Amino acid sequence: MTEQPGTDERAPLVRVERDGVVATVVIDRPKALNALSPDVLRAVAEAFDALAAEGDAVRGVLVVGEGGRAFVAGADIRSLSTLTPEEGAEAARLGHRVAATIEAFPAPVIACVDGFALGGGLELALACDEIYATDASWFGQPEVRLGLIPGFGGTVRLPRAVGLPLAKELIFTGRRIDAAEAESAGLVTRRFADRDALLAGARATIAEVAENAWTAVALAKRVLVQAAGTPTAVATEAEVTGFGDAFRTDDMREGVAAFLEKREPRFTGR
Ligand code: DAK
Repeated sequence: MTEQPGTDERAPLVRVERDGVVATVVIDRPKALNALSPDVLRAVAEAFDALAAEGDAVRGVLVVGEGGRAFVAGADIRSLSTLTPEEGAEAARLGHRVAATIEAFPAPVIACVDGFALGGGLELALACDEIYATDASWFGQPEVRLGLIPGFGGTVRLPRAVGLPLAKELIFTGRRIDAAEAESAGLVTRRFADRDALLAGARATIAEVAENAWTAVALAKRVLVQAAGTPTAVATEAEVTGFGDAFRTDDMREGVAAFLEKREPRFTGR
């Protein structure tokens, strides 16, 4: 989890903090406003892979940026500047692998944005299940100002989040919107006065989710991710498969039995 010599500081770029069932993935490169170099992207993927290996011990993940100024200010422009077309495509593949890892993670992932979430930073946030933000946050896809286009899922996930017309406007202009506008556009689920309130709110959501059957939450996430943007017939078939899979779990038997027996369920995550 270190940068290559000569490209940046050699400190760890991503760290994981644990608080009971809540894990926090901290992107820790504040001098570059947490910009996503290939090493940062790889470190994010490794962090999620390690957390996924813990199964139901992790019931939710918060993704935050260190330093109080930015969640992530985009792909690392310095790293991008030297890429060949082939290396650019390879970098895009790495970005998509990170997004796919987050989407496959079997528990909710909340992007906790406090400051700039631009370009690849907004795309990273969009790969999470929800975006919570402080009032001091800004969102945008400024790639066209650099002669680029979003390369990490922005053309796919931003329209799903805010609708095609606003996504086009944001991508074509590169302009930023503040947290209030992002909330009214449906991009931000919840808005907070400051970072402490943001993190407390996100942890409270994970605690609420953790009261439910881990298996069912994981299945619901899988179906929601599969269904997003696919034709209705394909999406409903994904739901049919997921609904059927719920019947393979002890949690489903327990949840239904508890309801019928008028008691609280005791979920085991199996
Ligand atoms: N990359 C590298 N360094 C960055 C950076 C970035 N994206 N953003 C900021 N920094 C660095 C600055 O260079 C500066 O470093 P020093 O000069 O101190 O060494 C330091 O962070 C502080 O930044 P500023 O001095 O500029 O701070 P300000 O408060 O004045 O401005 C800002 C903050 C966020 C408005 C400004 O830094 C800014 O406009 N940053 C660039 C934002 C941007 O254009 N982001 C989009 C990048 S393009 C792909 C995946 C994704 C993408 C493409 C491909 N693949 C997987 C292939 C997406 C592309 C992008 O994200």
